[in-house]
Amino acid sequence: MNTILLINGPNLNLLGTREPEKYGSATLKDVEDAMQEQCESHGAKLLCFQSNSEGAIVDRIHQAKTENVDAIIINPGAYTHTSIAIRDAFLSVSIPFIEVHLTNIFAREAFRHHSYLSDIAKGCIIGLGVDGYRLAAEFFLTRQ
Ligand code: CA2
Repeated sequence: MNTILLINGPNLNLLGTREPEKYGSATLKDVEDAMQEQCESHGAKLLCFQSNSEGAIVDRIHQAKTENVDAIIINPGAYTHTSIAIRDAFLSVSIPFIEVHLTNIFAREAFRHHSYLSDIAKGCIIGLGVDGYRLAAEFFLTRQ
């Protein structure tokens, strides 16, 4: 495993600054720094990307193919439940990815119960807060 890309979708730039009771108190920078260290300790490179825009996330997934990214860890935020475009982008690049959600989407509103990505993901980590990102990286760094 040489290169992992971490993608965070809409509103996740606010992590640690609002609604800490729901999403925890770690910031996105805290998450990215910790994963950077984790990947470096395994001799791998981590690329980080956050966007509030669906098209920018699609473009970043396409770019990953040209960069020879080996694996993607994504929290697609609310696009999880709406985006056929992000699903199609993953299908077009065939890069293995893990879908991460901070909260247990099945314990929330019904509209969050469906994901356009889960059935094409390598796996999903849901409801474990920011630990989910670390566990996803651990999988790719040690088992893929
Ligand atoms: O549980 C998750 O990780 C979600 O992907 C979070 C999304 C939500 O739409 C999904 O259904 C589940 C919302 C992200 C909002 O992020 C914030 C972080 C801090 C403060 C406010 C929003």
